[in-house]
Amino acid sequence: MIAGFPELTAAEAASLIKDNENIGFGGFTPAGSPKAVSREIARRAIEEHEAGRPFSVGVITGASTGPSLDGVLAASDAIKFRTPYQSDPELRKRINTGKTQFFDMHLSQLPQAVRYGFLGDVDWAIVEVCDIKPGGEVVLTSSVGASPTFLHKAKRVILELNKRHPAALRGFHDIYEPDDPPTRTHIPIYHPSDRIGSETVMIDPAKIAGVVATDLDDEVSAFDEPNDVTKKIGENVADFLAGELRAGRIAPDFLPIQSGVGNVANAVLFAMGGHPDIPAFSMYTEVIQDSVIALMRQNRIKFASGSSLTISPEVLDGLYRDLESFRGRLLLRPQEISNHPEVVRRLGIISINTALELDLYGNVNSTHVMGRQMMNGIGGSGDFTRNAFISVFTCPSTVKGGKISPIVPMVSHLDHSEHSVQVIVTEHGVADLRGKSPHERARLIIEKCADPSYRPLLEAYLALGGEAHTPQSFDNAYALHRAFLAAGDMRTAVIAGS
Ligand code: 0RQ
Repeated sequence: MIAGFPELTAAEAASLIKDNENIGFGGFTPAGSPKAVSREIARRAIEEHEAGRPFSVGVITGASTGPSLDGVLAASDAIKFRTPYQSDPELRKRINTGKTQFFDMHLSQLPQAVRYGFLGDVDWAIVEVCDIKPGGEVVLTSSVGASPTFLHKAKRVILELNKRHPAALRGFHDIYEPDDPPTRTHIPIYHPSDRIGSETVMIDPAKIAGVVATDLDDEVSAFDEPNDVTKKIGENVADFLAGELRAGRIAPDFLPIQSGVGNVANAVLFAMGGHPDIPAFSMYTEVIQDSVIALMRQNRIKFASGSSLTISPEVLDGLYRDLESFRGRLLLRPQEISNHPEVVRRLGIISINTALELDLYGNVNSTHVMGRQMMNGIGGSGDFTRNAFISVFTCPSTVKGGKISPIVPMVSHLDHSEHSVQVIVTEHGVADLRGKSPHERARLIIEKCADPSYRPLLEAYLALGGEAHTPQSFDNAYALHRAFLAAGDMRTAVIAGS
């Protein structure tokens, strides 16, 4: 027994799950995602399939997970339905061949969609914790995600008690679930550091089927060192924001930053942290990554609020060694709150996310390669972009050795429209689209952000558009995409006049 609940092996816990059930897995990114029971569910799926029986489950998570969850479940064809975000190569393959049904949704909306019943029953919650009390009170680990909602809504609960995370994490979480309409009130966060909820989650003890003891690292990989392109993008973002500060459009103490995940996001944060004109700032974001911890140690970041500590095991070790020096400076919230549109708008957040593709008018595609292949999902980018004080999108001006220009005449899939996207940054420069008409936006994006090798093609497209508020040519809108699909290089595109 653990805290009065049955101790189970991961295999025993997995044996409780039935074909076709829906599971809400805790965690947010690989941080705090279950890693033991999911492996055994995958093993069971393989055995069931070998015995000629069907076995697959609906997988609802906070965001992406690690190889021991999405990776193994996808590889064993155990995922029937998946939402809201993923980044696993095996799972991506199955989504893009139609084997797994994937519903891509705003991360802030996931917990309420579960509570409203939009996603069906949640039969099980499987959640990682670092402490359990006999009455069913638990301390979560390196993330919050949608765990509180899964734990409340699920019919039954399996806990993974991971001793890799110290019980002293109690106090680093702020658990708050809004009431559902029509009785919902405002969310009383006025500063990134405001606490509004409890340190722990209370689970109905009658629902806890068992506890699995583990000792497993979060499967977060370290980021690449910034290269010349990501460094330049970072510098351009930092210079632009320093200019906004000088112009008095950003308050003297600065505004809270949301930053996406990945190598560009890491480079942007380092550039902001190193910029002489940018004061120490706060983060109100969803993912707290390695660079944030490094900048907190240098006192360049004063406070970080997020939904996960998506940091590599070495950096997490360092953080846990110095945990007390971070107490009161780091807060983990449910994704419903870290990404809440009301709070994003109130705090005046500066959002910085990465685009896969964007067009001459400022429409952004964050999710689909060539309009058809799902990359990861919209994640929290929409939650922040639509409500930001300033919304920034970054991308390199070319990818795949110059064969693809992420700047195209018309995006092949739309996630963030021109009405929400304010600033575009590549390694070449910054296009500030605020207050600009479509013609002006297109000229700025070509001149400041596009790679010189693609400017003639983009200018020719703009010239073809004729007299219009938004110049478009249906015959040529996808000329660059078609050229890539036909010849493997967008530069072979032919647009009359180029
Ligand atoms: O391919 O891996 O084969 O080299 O796409 O691109 O440059 O490594 O960028 O890792 O920052 O990811 C938009 C996917 C960018 C991510 C996206 C190819 C490129 C490379 C990856 P390779 P990079 P990143 C907070 C906010 C949506 C969710 C979000 C994302 C690979 O940022 O998922 O913002 N965003 N969440 O070569 C074909 C193009 C391409 C292209 C790039 N136009 N066509 N391939 N690539 N542009 C996080 C959460 O929500 C949890």
